[in-house]
Amino acid sequence: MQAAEKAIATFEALKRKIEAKTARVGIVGLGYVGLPLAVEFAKTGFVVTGIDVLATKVEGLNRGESHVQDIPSSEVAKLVSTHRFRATTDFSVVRDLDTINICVPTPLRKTKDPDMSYIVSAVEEIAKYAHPGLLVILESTTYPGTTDELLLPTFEKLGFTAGEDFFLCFSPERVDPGNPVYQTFNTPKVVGGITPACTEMGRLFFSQALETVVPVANTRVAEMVKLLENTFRMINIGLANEMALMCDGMGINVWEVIDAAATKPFGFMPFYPGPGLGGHCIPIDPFYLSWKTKQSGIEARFIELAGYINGNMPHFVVDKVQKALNEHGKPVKGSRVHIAGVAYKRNIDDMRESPALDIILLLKKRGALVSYSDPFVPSLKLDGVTLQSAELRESASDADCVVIVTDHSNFDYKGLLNSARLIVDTRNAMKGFESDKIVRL
Ligand code: SAJ
Repeated sequence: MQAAEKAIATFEALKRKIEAKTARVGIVGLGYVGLPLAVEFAKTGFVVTGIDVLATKVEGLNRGESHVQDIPSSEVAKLVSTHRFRATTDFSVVRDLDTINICVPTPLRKTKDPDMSYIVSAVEEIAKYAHPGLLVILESTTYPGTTDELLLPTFEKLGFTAGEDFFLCFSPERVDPGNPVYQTFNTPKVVGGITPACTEMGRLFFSQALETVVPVANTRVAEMVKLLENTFRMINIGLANEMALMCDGMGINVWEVIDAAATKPFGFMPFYPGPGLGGHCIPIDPFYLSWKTKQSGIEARFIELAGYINGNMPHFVVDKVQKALNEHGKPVKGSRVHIAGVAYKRNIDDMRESPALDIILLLKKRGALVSYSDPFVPSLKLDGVTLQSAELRESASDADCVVIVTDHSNFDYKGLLNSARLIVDTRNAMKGFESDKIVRL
C-alpha cells in the first residue's frame, strides 16, 4: 500500500473508532484537569483508562473515591462499577489505547524557568508503548513550541510521521476549579495539531464529549492561546495593584474608583487589587511565555513589570499593617496579628503560591505574633512551624490587628468589625462598613 493510502487508512480507522465511541481513551495525570476530562469521556460512553504515577490516587479512584473538588465520588464509583473508567500506574496500557491526553503539571522552578520534567517523563513512558494510529494530545500549559520541539521528535525517533501514522495536538486546559457555571463539558476547547489531519482528529475527538471545540491552525497557536488568556489576567491584576498604590498615595479609595469604572458598559473589564497573586496558573503561566521569548531576544516587559508589582503586594500589605499599628501606638514587634483567610482565593482550600504565606513570613520577620483563621485550611506548615486555624471572632478580639487576606464568603464580617480593634482589609471585604478601625488597600 502506498504511504498516502496507508495514511488515509490509518486516519479513517481511528475516525471510525472515535465516532463509534469504541476508541480506548487514556488520560495521563488524574488531577483537577485529567480526572474531569476522564469522567466526561467515560460518561459519553467511552472506556477510559486513567494513568497516574501516584498509587494512592489510583487506588482511591478504583475504590470509587474522588480527590478532585469538582468530581463527586458517586460519579467515579458509578463509572468504575460499570467498567467505564479505571485507573492504573502502569503505562504499558498505552499499547491498547487509541487516544492519550497528557494532563500533568508544568510548574516553574525557583529560577522562574519552566519545569518540563513531568511532561518529559510522561512522554518517555508513552513512547515506550506507542503504536501506529495513536492520537496524543498535550494539555499542560507550556511555552509555544513545546509540542513541536519536545514531543514530535520523540515520536519521530520511533519512525512515526505526524498526520500519517499517528496524530499529535496541543489543547490548552481551561479548568477553573469550583466554577459553578463552567465545567469541562461546557468550556470551549481549543485544539491545534502538527498537521491539518492532526487538528481534525483532535477536533473530532473532543467533539464527542465537549459542547464546543475550537480548532486552530497548529500547536503553537493553541499553546499561545492559553498563555495570552492568563497573561492578560496577570497583567490586568498588576494594573489594578498599581492603581491601588497610586490611590493609596493620593488618599483615594481605589475600590470606589474600580466599581465606578465598571459601570462603563463597554471597553472596560474590572480587576481588583489584592494582597498578591496566588494559584497554580496566573502567577506561573506568563513566565512560560517570557522565558521562551527571551530565547529569541524579545523582552516580555509587561510580564516582568506585572510580576514585579504583583510580587511586591505582600510587602505593601505588611507596610500598611505596620503603619496602622503605629497609628494605634503599637510596634509590629510583639503585636498579635491575626490573618483572616490564607487560601489563594476565596471559597477554596488551595494554598499554592498563596500571598498569605509571604505576608505571614514578613510579619514574623518583623517580630509580630501571627495566627490565622481559614475554614478551608485547618492547618498550614510554614518555616518549619505548623499553625492551626483558629476561630475568627475570638482570635480577632485578642489580636492587635486583623488582616483580611482572603475574603471567604462564610466569614462573619459584621461580627469581625465588632470584635476586632483594627482591621487591614486587602480585599474590600468590609465594603459598606464605615469605621476608623478599617484600613483598606
Ligand atoms: N486576583 C486578584 N485580583 C483580581 C483577580 C484575581 O488579585 O481581580 C488574584 C486572586 O486572589 C488569586 C490570583 O489573582 O490570588 C489568581 O486568581 P484567578 O481569579 O485568576 O483564579 P485562578 O488562579 O484559579 O485562575 C483560573 C484560571 N483558569 C485557567 O487557567 C484554566 C484563569 O484563566 C481563570 O480566568 C480564573 O481561574 C477564573 O476566572 O476564575
